[in-house]
Amino acid sequence: MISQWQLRAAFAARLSNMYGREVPAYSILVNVSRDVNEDVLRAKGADAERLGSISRVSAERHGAIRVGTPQELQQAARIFGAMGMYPVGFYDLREAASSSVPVVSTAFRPVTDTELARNPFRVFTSLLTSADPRFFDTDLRSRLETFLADRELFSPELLALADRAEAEQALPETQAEHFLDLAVAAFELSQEPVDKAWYETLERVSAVAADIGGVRSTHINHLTPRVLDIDELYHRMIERGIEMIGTVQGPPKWTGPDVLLRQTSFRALAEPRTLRLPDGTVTKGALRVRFGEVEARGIALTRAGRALYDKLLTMVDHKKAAQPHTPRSDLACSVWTEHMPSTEQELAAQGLAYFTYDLAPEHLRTSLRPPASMADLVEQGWVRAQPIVYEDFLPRSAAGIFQSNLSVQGMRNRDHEGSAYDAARLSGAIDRDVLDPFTLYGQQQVLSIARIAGELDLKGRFR
Ligand code: OOG
Ligand code: NI
Repeated sequence: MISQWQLRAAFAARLSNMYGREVPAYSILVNVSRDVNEDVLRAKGADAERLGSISRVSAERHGAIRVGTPQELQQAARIFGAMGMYPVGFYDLREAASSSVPVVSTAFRPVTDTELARNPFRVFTSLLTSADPRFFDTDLRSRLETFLADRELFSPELLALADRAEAEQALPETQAEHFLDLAVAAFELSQEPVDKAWYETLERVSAVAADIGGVRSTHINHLTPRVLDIDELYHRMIERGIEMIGTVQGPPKWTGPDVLLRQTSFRALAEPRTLRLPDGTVTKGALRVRFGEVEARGIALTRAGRALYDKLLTMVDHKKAAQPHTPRSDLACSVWTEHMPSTEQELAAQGLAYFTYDLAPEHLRTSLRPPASMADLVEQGWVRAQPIVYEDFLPRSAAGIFQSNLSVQGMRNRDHEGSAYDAARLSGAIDRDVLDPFTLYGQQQVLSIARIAGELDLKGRFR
């Protein structure tokens, strides 16, 4: 039998092969990431693996897909469910983006440490908000929904195999092979001609809407490797003549601990596609929607830590408005140096980031009796803190990545109120709870503290 994590690992690897064939620049990105990671490992030794073993980091990818309807999202959830991936987090990119990005998103990923360590593959999954009148008037909405209702992204056979894998938590080898073939093929770029007039109608509103609702299938939008030094990677890509977006999204380059997530991408490339003209003739054209992204991951922040992160973003915005000629990265670095704790210990002491704890070898202990607070246990060498890696995404960075790859702004009618899409509505559509990332990290931390309290017999008096 092939277990769910084996399906997940095989799926990630096969998608990566497929995407490398489809978008050769992705293979360059993967190679440069690998070179950078090897160099960082050589320079920093064990420290380089503080946020994940090199084998995990090298295999680590996230994908991004976009679907059109709640039904399609529900089907995608079953396919990811087959591979032990659950919906985590809710991102409203309509609000986070200044250009027209009419989607809300979640990410499907494994949720326990064991499963994450086996293979952390995650897929950022966006749903088109066709009911939002700021983007789609009544007529366009009904044409769009009719078009979407008429297509099939995932075959009944694929869905049946997915349901079986989820129910039995594994598939026999032959079925597993079949499931993987069908699942990978479902995300391949289709050769079917694109209806040019319809695509352009949607593109006037939003290039993202056209990519989702202008074609009869879905495709992987990008596949993102993880790198240990994203600034170095950025320079090496530019040296190779690859056009990158202007910035690295997320926290700035600074000397303190890596937190959350930093991302950048190479620009969406023109890919040959066949187009059908209104008179029925088919011609060759090109569409520019798929790009190559890369990311560096840091420590997961608590709600308080995240609030601080968001506050610093706003401070940087204000500084940038006042000093438009100073690079944003410089302003951000100085804001961070002033306001963000510069060590893991301070992040932990102020309750800003998540850690797990394990017992240190006896010879490191500097006191005879274990003290009853975690800070003292760590301080006196009884316990070692291990940062929990951020496994999720950032709405503003996601919007930044979307946006910097769009060549047209699109349109948004601000006279209308946006329609409500929230985590509860997504949960209802897919019939599974959209999980709260803070709760997941918090549970990991609490469990490890309870284990330590038990091992040191501190139950009851632990602070
Ligand atoms: C998703 C963009 C967001 C990320 O890593 O934040 C994203 C998309 O382009 O479909 O991938
Ligand atoms: Ni991405």
